This record gives sequence, structure tokens and C-alpha cells, in this order.
Amino acid sequence: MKDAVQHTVDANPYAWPWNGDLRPENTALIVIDMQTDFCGKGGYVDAMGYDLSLTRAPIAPIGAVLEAMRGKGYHIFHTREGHRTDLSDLPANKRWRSQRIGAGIGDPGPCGKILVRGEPGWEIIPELAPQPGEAVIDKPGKGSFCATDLELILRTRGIDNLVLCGITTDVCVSTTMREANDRGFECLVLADCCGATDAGNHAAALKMVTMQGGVFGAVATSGALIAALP
Ligand code: C5J
Repeated sequence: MKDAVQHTVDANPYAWPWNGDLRPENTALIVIDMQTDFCGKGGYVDAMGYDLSLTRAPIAPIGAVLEAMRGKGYHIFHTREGHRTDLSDLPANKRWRSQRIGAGIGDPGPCGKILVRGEPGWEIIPELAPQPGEAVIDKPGKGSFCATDLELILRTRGIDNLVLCGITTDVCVSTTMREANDRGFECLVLADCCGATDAGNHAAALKMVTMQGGVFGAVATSGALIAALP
């Protein structure tokens, strides 16, 4: 019997996915936390005083990947970090740390209560708004698997390969990739489709993926992915 055709993305440190089985049916794009609170004026990251150009840099490349993967019928997921309006899922230490830096989660700001579900700052930015039928995962923490139904949906759909992008590289993208990798998912992170509040942390978070033969998966550019999509 003839072997099935293999498709891989030119990635570092190996051609991804490991087994060459890249198809719309078994592969999902997960766009992490592209919310005003992380990349918009008056949001959480802005309130902490970080450079918004770093977290806005991936907006256009993510848009291109969304267009390419939507067009080919890949599974699309979006995540949002945020807390219940009564803050019952906000650990006291998380709130305390955010207050120390002048951006208290749950406190009012120019975009409504910081990182609270339903507030303007918590919404996904209009440029990357989910389309009807795309799964949106609400998460109270940094990882997308903790206290969510993401894994159940991925397993139910028979998804093995995860393409990860969004913000921030070193926090929610990295945490999600680690959680996914430990659950056996094959992960690819798109370097130009991520951003962090610090350029050095962005570079370090990507480098970590590539150690030990690809300890969490592999890293590629959006161009390499788009060129390889069957
Ligand atoms: C952070 C995130 N940085 N989405 N959240 O607190 O990375």
C-alpha cells in the first residue's frame, strides 16, 4: 500500500508536525488572549506601563494566518483571560500582585474593570474577532487548559496538532504550550504571531521551545506555515 502523503512546516528544530500528518481535520489554530486588556490603549498591559507596540506587533500576521486557515477549513479557537464579575475565581494573590503594579485586576479603568468578563477591555480586539462557529475558551488563568473545556473539545474533534499564537509569548502562550505538550498534543508556535511585554522575554520563550530537540514542540514563522498548509 502506498504511504499517505506527508505535509510538514519548515520549523525549528524539526519539520513540524513530527509525523507529517498535517490536515485540516486534525489541526487547530489557537489564538490566545488577543484582548484589549493585553494590547489596547487603557487596558491592563497599558496600565502597567508596558510598550503596547510589542503586544500589537502580531495583530497583522495573526490576521493573515486566520484568513489562510479559515479558508482551508482548519479548526479555529480563541481564548480570553478574564474573571467572573463577582471575582470568585480570582485568587487573592493574583489580585494583590496586579494591584502592586498599579493595574489591579477587578478594579475600574478606562476600559472597564480590568480582566473582568463582559467588560470592554476583556473583549477580543475587533481586527481578530471570532467568526460564528469558532470556539471561544474563557479561562481564569494563564494556561488555556486549566479550568476550561478546551481539552474535551479538542479530543472530541480528534485534533492532534495545535498551532499557537497570541499574547503574551512568555506567559499565556508559553503556559498553554506546556500544558498541551504534557497532554500529548503536537505544538507549533508562530514566532511573528506572538508578542510579549518585553522583547528579551519573547525571544527567550521561543528559544526555550527549541531546546532538547524541541522540548515543547517547534517554532516557525507565519509565512512558513501558510506556505505549507495542505
Ligand atoms: C498575562 C497573558 N500576561 N495573556 N496574560 O498576564 O499572557
